[in-house]
Amino acid sequence: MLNSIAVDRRSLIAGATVLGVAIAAGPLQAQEKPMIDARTALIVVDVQNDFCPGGNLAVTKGDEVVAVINALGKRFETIILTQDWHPAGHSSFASSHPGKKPFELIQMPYGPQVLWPDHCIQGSKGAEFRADLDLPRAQTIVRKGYRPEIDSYSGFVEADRKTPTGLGGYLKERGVTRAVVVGLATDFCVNWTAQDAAKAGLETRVVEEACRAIDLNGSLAKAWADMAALGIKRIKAADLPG
Ligand code: VGL
Ligand code: ZN
Repeated sequence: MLNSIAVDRRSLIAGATVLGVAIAAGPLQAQEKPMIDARTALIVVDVQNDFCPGGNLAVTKGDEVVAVINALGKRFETIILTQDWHPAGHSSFASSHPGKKPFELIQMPYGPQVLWPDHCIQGSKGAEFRADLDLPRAQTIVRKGYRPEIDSYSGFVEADRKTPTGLGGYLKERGVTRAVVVGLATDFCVNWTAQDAAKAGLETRVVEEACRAIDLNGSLAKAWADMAALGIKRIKAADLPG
C-alpha cells in the first residue's frame, strides 16, 4: 500500500515534467527513497522542548535533530516515540535533594544517578514534543520516568534495570526485529534505549546526525564505545537501506 503511494508520487512528478515544471536533478531526498519495512522500528527518543535550546535541560543544538527525524519518518511504517515524563519532585531532580546541585552524582538504591535540573514535568510545556516534530505515522508513545523513585533513560527498562516499560513486549508482538534509534540525548536516553533494544535481540542502529549529546565527563565517547561493544551500528541517515 505504501509502495503504491510512492509509485503514485513518482507518476505525479513525471506528470509535472510533462507540464514543463523544471525539477532539479540531484541526490534523492530522504522521502523519495524506498520505504523501510514494517519490521524495522524508528524509535524517536525524547524530542521534547526541555531538551532543546530554551528548555530546562537544553542539549546543545538539540533542535537540529527535528528536520533530520522528520525526513526519516517519511520512510518508516513503524514509528515509536518516547517521552520523558516526570512527576514534580522526581527523585532524579537535584531540587529534590537538599544541598545538591544539577549534574552532581548521588547513590540511589538502584545505583549511581546523575541529578538533573527539573525537566519534562508531566503536563508542562517543557514535556511536550517539539511543535515542529512532524511524524504523522507515529503509532505509539512510550512515557517513562513517571515513577517518583526511579529514573528511566531507556525506553525499555527503567533505571533499576528491572522494571520494564512494556516496549520490548510490544515490539516483539508486532514482529519487529530491527530498531533505528534517534533523538535526545545521544549519551543518555538514546544510548540506554539503543543498548536495551540490542539486549532485547533487535538489530540496532543509531543515526548519528539525528542525535545530539549532553556530554558530561566523557559520557558521549563512553556511550558510543558501550553501544559498539553490543554490536550497535553507528550510521548516517544515508546508510539506511535504499
Ligand atoms: C534525558 C537526562 C534526564 C535524556 C532524560 O532524554 O537523555 N537525560 N532525563
Ligand atoms: Zn529525565
